Amino acid sequence: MSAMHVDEKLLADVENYVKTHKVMIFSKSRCPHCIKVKDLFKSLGVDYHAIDLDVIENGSAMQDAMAKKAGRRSVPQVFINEEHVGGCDDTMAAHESGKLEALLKL
Ligand SMILES: N[C@@H](CCC(=O)N[C@@H](CS)C(=O)NCC(=O)O)C(=O)O
Repeated sequence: MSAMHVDEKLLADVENYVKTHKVMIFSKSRCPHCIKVKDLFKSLGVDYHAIDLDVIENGSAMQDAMAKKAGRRSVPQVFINEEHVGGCDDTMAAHESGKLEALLKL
């Protein structure tokens, strides 16, 4: 990855979102993979907090900060109890394996 400048304030915001929400999803409103993970948590009856990076004012810069934290710039990026689960495919695989339910303590 190139040496991208990441806004320290936004990185602190990303860290804070991950710390303060049991299930945190960095997302975009029209991304089908994002809708799929949101639907999964809804079907499990699990509350989540999502930030749609395409609808907030500084979304692109926050996506850069998210990429620094997650190691990937694609959306969605899912965190549970501060643990990085990954994107949609990773979250679905964690659901299949039971890891997701273990992280959620369901
Ligand atoms: N395999 C990835 C696919 C995610 C993906 O393709 N996301 C698209 C949006 S639907 C993306 O991040 N595009 C770049 C961007 O929006 O900046 C996953 O499972 O999460």
